[in-house]
Amino acid sequence: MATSAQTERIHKALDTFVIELPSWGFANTGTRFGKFIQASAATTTEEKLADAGQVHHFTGCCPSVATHVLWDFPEGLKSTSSVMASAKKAGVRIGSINPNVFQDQIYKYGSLGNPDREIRKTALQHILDCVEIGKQTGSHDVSPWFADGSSFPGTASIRQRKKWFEEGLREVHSHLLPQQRLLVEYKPFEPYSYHMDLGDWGMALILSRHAGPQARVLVDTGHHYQAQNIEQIVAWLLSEDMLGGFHFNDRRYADDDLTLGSIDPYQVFRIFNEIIGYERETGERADIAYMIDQSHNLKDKVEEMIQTAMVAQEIYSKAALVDHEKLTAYQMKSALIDAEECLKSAFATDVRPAIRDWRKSKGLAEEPLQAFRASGYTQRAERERGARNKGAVASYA
Ligand code: PSV
Ligand code: MN
Repeated sequence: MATSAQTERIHKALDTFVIELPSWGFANTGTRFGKFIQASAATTTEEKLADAGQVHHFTGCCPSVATHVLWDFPEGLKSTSSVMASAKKAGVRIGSINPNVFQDQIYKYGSLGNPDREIRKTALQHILDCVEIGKQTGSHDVSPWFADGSSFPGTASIRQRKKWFEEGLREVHSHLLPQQRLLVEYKPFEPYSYHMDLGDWGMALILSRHAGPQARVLVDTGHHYQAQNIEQIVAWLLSEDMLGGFHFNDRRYADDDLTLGSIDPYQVFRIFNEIIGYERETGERADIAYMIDQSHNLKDKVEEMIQTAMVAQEIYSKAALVDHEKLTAYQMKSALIDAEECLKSAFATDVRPAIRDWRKSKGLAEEPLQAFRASGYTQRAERERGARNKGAVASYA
């Protein structure tokens, strides 16, 4: 149980903690082997935003929704006002704008890294359209992920492709408004098996620096090799002022997109601890976009997002309890056990009663999941969307 001083600390932390929902987490998706369709899943952008609105309504910490332009803005720029109207109706706003330069057939050999100049141009134009959409929606971040790479040694010029990426991202950056950022995401493998053009945080960092001063690195927690020390990457990016945001999820084997903290909650805690420690040291809040990047075909989608938001609040609250002054003193003395215990005792604190209190003080349901279930939203959605979902084919697996 948290003491009253700890409870106060938790409440303060929760007052500013928000996490963005992914629109793609509400539609029927699956794996490359197949899909298990949920009758209540969203079938339109409006429904995705409505579902996201439910998550925010019950948790109070998910006010924005990341959108994927190809899937959510069927007519590109022309769809902006209707998407914004749907968001408003749902009680959320449009968050990061995600271009899609991986789904179309033309991208078989890459997008900005494609040897074909025309394809590079098409990819660039799509990302520029996304920058424009971001301007219209008032979004802070344009967040491209590049599936570019190759599967067999010798089949692609790694250095040449890097140059094309430098050129392309510089061009994108030159179109940003001062308040916009470009978040560059990396991934070590999948869909390609030999090399990915943006394979790790170092490559994303270098390309962000080439792009310009408003570019930052986006860390998707699922995009790392098994034993990688993600909090160290976070610490280094923080110290270089190059950490732009997160795509949170958990993984056991590869990019599994499992619920945050379902496999290794201590890792999420260690990541938050690096950020909170940095913020305490600098006395400034870091401009970091916390986003969820999960897509579930086993759990109920809205419930799963509520569960994720609750987990994020819980782990963030634990990290807010770390006594950094004490920790630093132990580190300076190399008091290993004391330092480690300092971290672990914050992680072991049961913060749930304090979070329930916080929810009560904000007029929110103390138990968001139960309150959502009791609302009957899923059953209504099943009735309204069931027929449309029967045999539905999702746009992305
Ligand atoms: C790719 O695996 C990724 O993490 C990128 O962020 C995409 O935008 C997202 O998943 C959804 O496909
Ligand atoms: Mn991602």
